[in-house]
Amino acid sequence: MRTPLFRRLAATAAALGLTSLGLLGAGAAPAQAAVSDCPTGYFCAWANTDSTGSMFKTQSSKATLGTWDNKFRLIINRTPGFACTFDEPNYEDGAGRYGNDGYTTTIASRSVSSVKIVRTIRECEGPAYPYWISETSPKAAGFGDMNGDRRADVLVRDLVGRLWFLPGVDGSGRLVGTGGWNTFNAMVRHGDFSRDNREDVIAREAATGKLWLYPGTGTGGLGTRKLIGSGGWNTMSRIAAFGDLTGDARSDLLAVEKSTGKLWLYPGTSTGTLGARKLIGTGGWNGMNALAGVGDMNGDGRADLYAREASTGKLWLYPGKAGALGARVLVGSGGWNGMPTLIANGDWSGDGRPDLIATNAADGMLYRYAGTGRGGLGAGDWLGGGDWQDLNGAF
Ligand SMILES: [Ca+2]
Ligand SMILES: [Ca+2]
Ligand SMILES: [Ca+2]
Ligand SMILES: [Ca+2]
Repeated sequence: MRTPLFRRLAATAAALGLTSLGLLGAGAAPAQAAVSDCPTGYFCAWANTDSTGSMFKTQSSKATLGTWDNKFRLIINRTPGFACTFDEPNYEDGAGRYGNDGYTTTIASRSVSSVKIVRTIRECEGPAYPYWISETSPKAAGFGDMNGDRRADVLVRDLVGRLWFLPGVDGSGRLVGTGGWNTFNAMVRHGDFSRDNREDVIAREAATGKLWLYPGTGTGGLGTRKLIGSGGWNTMSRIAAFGDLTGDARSDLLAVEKSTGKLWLYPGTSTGTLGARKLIGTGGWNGMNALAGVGDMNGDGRADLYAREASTGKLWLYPGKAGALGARVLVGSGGWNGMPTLIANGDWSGDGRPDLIATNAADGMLYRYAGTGRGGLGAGDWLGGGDWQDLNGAF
């Protein structure tokens, strides 16, 4: 049974002949509880389906339930996130996941023995962040490595706007953004923009079209942001941090103009800002639904671009030339639209050549594709247990 909280209150009030919801329970036996007694911010439970008698409530996870063990009959989640019930103590044998939707739920089996209170649904079963590992590369890639340990790392945004740093060691993760990251509709990184040899993040604010630089601290975290684009960036359908295309060893940014399909190069400057843009693609770039600044894939010493063609699912290599992109070369003949997120974070395989990673929409698996050093990719191998789902971006 799922009954909306407030509809339930109204029905109860009507049954009691009360005119004010505030009087609910006033005429009933002592220690009467009601759904309305569950305070905002709490998960509550009763031992019967009419929410009378004593009420269990908690704001935090409970590995055991004491006298409430196997007693829950009716529950409601009024915490900001999810309540997860388990049929065994210590969060074993997961049973239910409940959002804060104002609904009560009947537990027919009376089998709940532990409750987890979490922010995102992922955390009912595991960490907020997905599984990621990488090998130590023999040389620094110059990008894809926020903490400078020559391991390709990943930044992941969860559904409530927190940012997690995944160093590539033992599948671990660390919180580096406590919230607010859902205000961005594009987040990219590729090397150092702020001129301190630490990799940075560039993010576009959806509401304002502003472009922000978050300087990397060199440990996976981010420092105080700096405005590098005062507005107008929402006119771009896509942005990609690229690496150095202009040949001055400074990281540059690429952007596709929504109205024209033109590809623009925004050169990084000595002060960590972006210089006057230069046209490097005269049109058609709106036909690409992913751009990835993959680094030097073909081994000629210049950074290259991967682009996915929306209409065909093909993956193309656009080799970097001096301040421009050369004739494209086919890398993947199709199927790449099934991989919603392409992540270019350097050399994860530990052979010194940049690689690619991609998440699969169908099964939530993460696939790793080793760069061949000649522009292409080897066969993909999957990593982890399909837990690259219920996230809001990875880069
Ligand atoms: Ca690293
Ligand atoms: Ca440059
Ligand atoms: Ca190249
Ligand atoms: Ca590699």
